[in-house]
Amino acid sequence: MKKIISIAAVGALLLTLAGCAGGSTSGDSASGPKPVDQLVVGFAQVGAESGWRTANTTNIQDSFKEAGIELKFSDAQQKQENQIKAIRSYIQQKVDVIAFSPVVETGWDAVLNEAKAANIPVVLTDRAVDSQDDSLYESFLGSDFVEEGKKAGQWVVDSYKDSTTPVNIIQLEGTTGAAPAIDRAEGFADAIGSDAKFKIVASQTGDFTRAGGKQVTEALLKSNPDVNLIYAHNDDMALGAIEAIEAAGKKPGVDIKIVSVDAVKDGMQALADGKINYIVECSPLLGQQLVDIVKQINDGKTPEKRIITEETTFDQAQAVTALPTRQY
Ligand code: GYE
Repeated sequence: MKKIISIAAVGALLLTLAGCAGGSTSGDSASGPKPVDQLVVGFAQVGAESGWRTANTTNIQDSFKEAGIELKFSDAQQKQENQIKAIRSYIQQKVDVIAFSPVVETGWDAVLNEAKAANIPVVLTDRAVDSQDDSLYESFLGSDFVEEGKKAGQWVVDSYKDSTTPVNIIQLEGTTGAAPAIDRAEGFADAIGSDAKFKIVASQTGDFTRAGGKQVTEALLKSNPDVNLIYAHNDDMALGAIEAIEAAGKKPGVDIKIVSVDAVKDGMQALADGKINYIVECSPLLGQQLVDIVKQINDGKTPEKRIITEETTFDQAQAVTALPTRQY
């Protein structure tokens, strides 16, 4: 009799434990959609390294505010370890969705597996991760950086099509290991690769910052006085390069041509002023689309795995026309 009672007691205990474990885990589809105003999203941002990033942060925060969804925000100051810590803390807080813009491409599998084990869906915004396992995230929303690099390179090819002399190019790279730095270099190299007159004489990282662009250009102009063109992976580094070129007594946009990526206001102003020659647009306005993805996930729908941002290009005359209504 005693034995039967204790077996029953153990059985009851197991049932209780199973009930707890199956309870209210985030993303548990059995519990159905939450009211939107009860959703909590954790967003792990790269940092505040550029005008693009500031515009991206503001747009994401505004979009979530407007949607009535709580957004927890963290700034990783361009350090992967800070971003991993932020994601772990969002997992602990049991947020409904984690979104992040990975500072570099590799090294995410462990923390993303932790999110998966906790049943918290992850959305990549802006930058990609390099992982074999694409079940670690629901959707990747952002630009096609290879295409951006190709557009920059194509402009170079077109602008120098009649030139028979070598075109010496300095490349200011974005953050080492970041998707936009890797892909913009690849697309550009691809576009200029078919003509041997285009020579990348130096290529160094300026970490996507104005100070970095200035410092690297200062040093590289000394070792490469015969440079014709600078390709900057973002506007901020191009703006730093302008300062370095002027300090060296040369005219940016004339003595040394500049092509960059982003089309943020300060970049567009320099383009309109003739100090930059061409800009490939990269839109930071990802907030509304991220809100839509979060709502889809909450509704139990499967968002598109890859959503590519639409973007254009600007020459100097187009910058003059576009500037007054530019949002960022
Ligand atoms: O081009 C640059 C920023 O990841 C697309 O990061 C983004 C890039 C952007 O620092 O300005």
